[in-house]
Amino acid sequence: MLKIYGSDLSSPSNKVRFTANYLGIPYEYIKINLRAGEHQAPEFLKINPAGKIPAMDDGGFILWESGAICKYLANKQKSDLYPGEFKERAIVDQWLDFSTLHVGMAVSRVLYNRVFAAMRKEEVDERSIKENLKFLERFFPVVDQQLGKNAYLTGNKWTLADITLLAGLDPIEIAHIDISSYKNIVKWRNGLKQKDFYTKCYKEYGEALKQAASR
Ligand SMILES: N[C@@H](CCC(=O)N[C@@H](CS)C(=O)NCC(=O)O)C(=O)O
Repeated sequence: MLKIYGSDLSSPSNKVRFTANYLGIPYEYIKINLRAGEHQAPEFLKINPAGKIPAMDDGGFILWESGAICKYLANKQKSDLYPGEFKERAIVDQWLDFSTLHVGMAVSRVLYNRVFAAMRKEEVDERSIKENLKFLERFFPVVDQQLGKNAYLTGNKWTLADITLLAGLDPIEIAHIDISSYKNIVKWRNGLKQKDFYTKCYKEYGEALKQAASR
């Protein structure tokens, strides 16, 4: 059976689980405790020498980097989540990369400084918070406008681009990032969060954080 190595607090890991859930691929979810340093253990470094989650093992075929894993799973199932036609695929790649490299990255920097730095008693980088909130003020209107044209990022069917953005936005409440003025994003997000592929992981990212903090 497919093995997915991840953590409930890791958006890239959750993106992989959302994808496997949607595709109906059964998997064993192996939780890696980052606080305990399990990602640096010699057994895990054999799977991903970069010591990062997520990673997967599909009958001995090992892969890491969440984007590569999601594409592999969708390709394996020949799913429209990652379309085969090259121009359709290019548009999915465009929104997928924008969601990962710009929106998701900015959210994760704000999350890190507003939540995890304090938990780990590390220095909070106020400049990074300010800079990334400014980036988000530029990026959210682009996404909102796009979602005003179609139900999903690339048309009337959701794809890996939507799953990527959804996972990237998961921490916004606990990172105190307000998206209420972006009505199309809010509607799109609320709709996807009701779907089985999402609720099979959890109802809210915040719940997972509370559980982790109480351990
Ligand atoms: N680009 C990678 C990012 C993976 C990543 O940064 N994972 C974090 C958890 S969200 C991690 O493993 N952190 C542990 C570390 O960097 O030591 C992906 O999409 O898979």
